[in-house]
Amino acid sequence: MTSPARLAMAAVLAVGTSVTLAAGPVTAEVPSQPLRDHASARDFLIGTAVATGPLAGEPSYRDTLNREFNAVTAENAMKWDATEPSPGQFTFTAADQITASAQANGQTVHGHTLVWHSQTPGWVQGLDATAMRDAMGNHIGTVVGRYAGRIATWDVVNEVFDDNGGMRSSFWYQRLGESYVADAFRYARAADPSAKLCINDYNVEGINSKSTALYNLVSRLRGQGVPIDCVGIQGHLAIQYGFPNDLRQNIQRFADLGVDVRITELDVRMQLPADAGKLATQSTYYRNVIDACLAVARCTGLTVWGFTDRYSWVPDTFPGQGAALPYTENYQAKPAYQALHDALAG
Ligand code: G2I
Repeated sequence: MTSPARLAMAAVLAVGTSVTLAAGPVTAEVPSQPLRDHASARDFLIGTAVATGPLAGEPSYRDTLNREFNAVTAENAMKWDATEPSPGQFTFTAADQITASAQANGQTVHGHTLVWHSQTPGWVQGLDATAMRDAMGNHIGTVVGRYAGRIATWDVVNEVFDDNGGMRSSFWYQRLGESYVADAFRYARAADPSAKLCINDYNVEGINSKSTALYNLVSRLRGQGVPIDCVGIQGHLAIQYGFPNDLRQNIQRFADLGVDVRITELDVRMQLPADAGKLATQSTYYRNVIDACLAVARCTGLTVWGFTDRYSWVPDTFPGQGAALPYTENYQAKPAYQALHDALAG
């Protein structure tokens, strides 16, 4: 159904009456507009990570994705191991599948990710400094250039810090020193001057040594004229570890540097089995995160790291934990969905 028709239907049904259509009597509960309608009305991006397997093969996945979200991030399809598995050999089949689907469904695309220590082929990791810098430039130029004008924002560098706020001792850092970060942003700007360029990390939700290191780096780089436009706060939370209550304050301090902020990979895991109490706690986490973002004008979007518990990285990485997303494995909306919905609609 087209959007105006859907809105008209919603308007009819919202009064809670029984209407008679050509097909027969329809009695509807008060309908709930999709997340994306409420988000778009306030110029906000509500996004999800997308996996190519179910996108191609599962109608329920596609329907929910395209009904509810106005932004998408490729969960894996734009990472280096997917796009340039061997030197200079680029494969864009999976990435193209996601961008084409997004374009057909009016979704903004967030690119993830150009320079990371993980999911980067061995051939990159073994290069000497000069060759590594060249490979980085070629990779960024080719990938960002291909999607210039079609990918709105990029995670240019991902997870450059260790958990104490030092620079992560990755092969990038070992071979190139901190300068690889600034270089990556400059290569990306050259390849698509219209894309907003982000630095993205985890465990930076609250104010702590790692988020402060991120803050200091962004401040320093901007002072040097490095083209960095946004900060991504991943948001991989767990109800057993408590909520970062200074999230809003943390978002605000980044915004005050003159950059946009995005919540880029939100999920809220729990020890399985889930029960009503844990799902209720989870929903308050979702609500608190989106409220914190909506409270800061420069917090431009929130992306969940997948939307259905059917496809989530959590159980593979944290055995015994899961149920982290707003929909069940069978695409039933959970209290967490309602929390996002109520915040966006409010
Ligand atoms: O680890 C959670 C996220 C943390 N921030 C960066 C994100 O890019 C990261 O996403 C996850 C994906 O959700 C997983 O799906 O990144 C993982 C890799 O570090 C992804 O897992 C990998 C598996 O480890 C591989 O075995 C698999 O071949 O996904 C690959 C593609 O399905």
